[in-house]
Amino acid sequence: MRQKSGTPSEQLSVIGRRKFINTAALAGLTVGVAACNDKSAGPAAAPAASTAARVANAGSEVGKYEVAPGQLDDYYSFSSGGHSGDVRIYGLPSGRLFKSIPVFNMDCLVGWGITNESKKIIGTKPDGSPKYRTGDTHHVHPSYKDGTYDGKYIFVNDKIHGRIARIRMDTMETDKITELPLVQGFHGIFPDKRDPVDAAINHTTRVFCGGEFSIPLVNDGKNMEATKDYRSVFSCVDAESMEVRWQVVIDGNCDLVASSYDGKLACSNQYNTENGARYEDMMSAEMDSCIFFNVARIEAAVKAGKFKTYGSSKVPVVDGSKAGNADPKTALTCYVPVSKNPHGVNASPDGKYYACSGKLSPTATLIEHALVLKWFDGELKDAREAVVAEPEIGLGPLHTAFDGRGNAYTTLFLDSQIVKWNVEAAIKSYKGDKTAKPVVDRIDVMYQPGHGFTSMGETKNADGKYFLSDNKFSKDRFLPVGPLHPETAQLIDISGDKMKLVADHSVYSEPHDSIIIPRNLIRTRQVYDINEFPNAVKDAKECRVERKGKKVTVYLTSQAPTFGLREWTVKRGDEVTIILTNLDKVEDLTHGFAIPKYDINFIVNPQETKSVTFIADKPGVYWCYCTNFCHALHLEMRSRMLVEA
Ligand code: RUQ
Ligand code: CUA
Ligand code: CA
Repeated sequence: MRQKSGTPSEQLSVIGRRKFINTAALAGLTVGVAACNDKSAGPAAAPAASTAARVANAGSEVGKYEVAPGQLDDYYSFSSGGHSGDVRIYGLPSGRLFKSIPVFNMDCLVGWGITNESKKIIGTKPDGSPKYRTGDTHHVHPSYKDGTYDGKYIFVNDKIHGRIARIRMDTMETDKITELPLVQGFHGIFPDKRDPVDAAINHTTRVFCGGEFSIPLVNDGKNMEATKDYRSVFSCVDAESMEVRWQVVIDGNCDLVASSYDGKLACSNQYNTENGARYEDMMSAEMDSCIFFNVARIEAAVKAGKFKTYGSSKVPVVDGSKAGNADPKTALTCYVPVSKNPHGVNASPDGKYYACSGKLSPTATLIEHALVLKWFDGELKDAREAVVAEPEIGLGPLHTAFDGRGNAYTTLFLDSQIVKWNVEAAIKSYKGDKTAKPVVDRIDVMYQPGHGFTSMGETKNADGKYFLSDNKFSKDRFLPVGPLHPETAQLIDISGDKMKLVADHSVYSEPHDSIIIPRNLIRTRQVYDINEFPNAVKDAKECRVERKGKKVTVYLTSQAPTFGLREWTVKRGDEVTIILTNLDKVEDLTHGFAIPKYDINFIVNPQETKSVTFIADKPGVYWCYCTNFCHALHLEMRSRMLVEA
């Protein structure tokens, strides 16, 4: 604890609460909610008082951040949906929700998990149903070129089942999903920004994935109580093929992941370096660490055949343990000690630093990239020497974002605040300069922020305009809607010296991390090319029914306001595949296709083709109808499926 900030009385109350947290930490972070309650009277608060508090910060400038009818937002925000399994697209500053991209979830608007094309991406069980129906998206990160976004892909993790998905940014649709072997609880994800060796490759070719929960690497029900042998792995996935290139077995676990701007290092903060299998055992150590991966060395080791494989997985796995990497000059990994139970690691836009937060320590730990490289060269005595600052910033620090002007913004979960601290001042203070004051501003948020992120803050073009605080609790901020509250995304203008809260946006539970990208970096397509779909029915005249034994294929088109066939007949027990091409070319002219009682519902966008396969096991008349309002005669847009008994 090298420096204090705030008035003496603020310091006192902070210290008092810190003691409380230290002694109560084992009782769980629910203490955070209790700590929050002392700041706000909760739902029972007098409306007038809470209204005053609500608008205090925004002042009279709120209109400045409004997006008038017909006007477009300046930024896109891509947000993970959390345990809803999707990725969402919002506009900023308006906070308007534009789209939910189904990824790991089922989606009956789009037909995700229902159409053959989506099931192929999700993966199926032997009976043809989707392998998983649940997902938990946490972190969305786009591909890079020259240290900034290239508008090509977004990568997102599924924490539950250890999957990584890729979304094409031209159509904003998921196009690949890969399940990582040996992984349970896949939390942090980050694309690389360039190749560590080949200078010509200045774009994303790898995605790094941090495995969180330690498990028996061959997890077959034997030796389940040998918790000392549980391990976590860090994975590298090829950004194009989406195949797993290599994995590293480590000591402790991975939490979040960051990558360096020079392509040389990836890193992950580690809580539970104790490798505890029970809650109480996960926080006994005074320090945890941030683990760094030397990408070039790992790939050389894999090339040289210095790897193992586990179970049925063929992915090469190298040893990243402390014992196996004692000599820095050949080490694949470097464990930099940081304060207790960190959550989050973020790279600064200048490529120089990584900020790791304490969570159970009121500090952020700043690690210098060049010093970690020095450690790998054998020039540092101790990895801890790579730490260049550890400012005391407040209680429950989680994630840090940057403004590109030398300031860091850390979410304080327990304090319900965003703290702005100056990186250079923090470094000076750590060196002993008593005049250096790292903390430059604080702002209350409502309540309990998880992630916070800045516009372009994860690129070298951080623009320092907006910070969005994704808060886990909203209590009195919105009209009550029953026991499940919305969450609050609070927009903060960070362009001046003082942070200004300028909008509350409600969000459906529960976004974890997002990114904010100016609209000019995104180029979407509005109409598909019919030729991209090998099974397209290119003309309404091609509509027909083909039978091969019990397999029946119905070739169908949609063109407002009709389907290409008015009716078709199949027999009970047939395996029916319906292929539907939307022949409409007009932007925004989407049709839907639903079959009552057969549990089928999906859409086809202009010039798109999708298909579904099902067993016609219920005889009778079924009206297949257009679900998506497309025309004045939309209601008439239907066809009969006749299933003969
Ligand atoms: S996490 S609220 Cu999954 Cu990014 Cu920290
Ligand atoms: Cu086509 Cu409604
Ligand atoms: Ca919540």
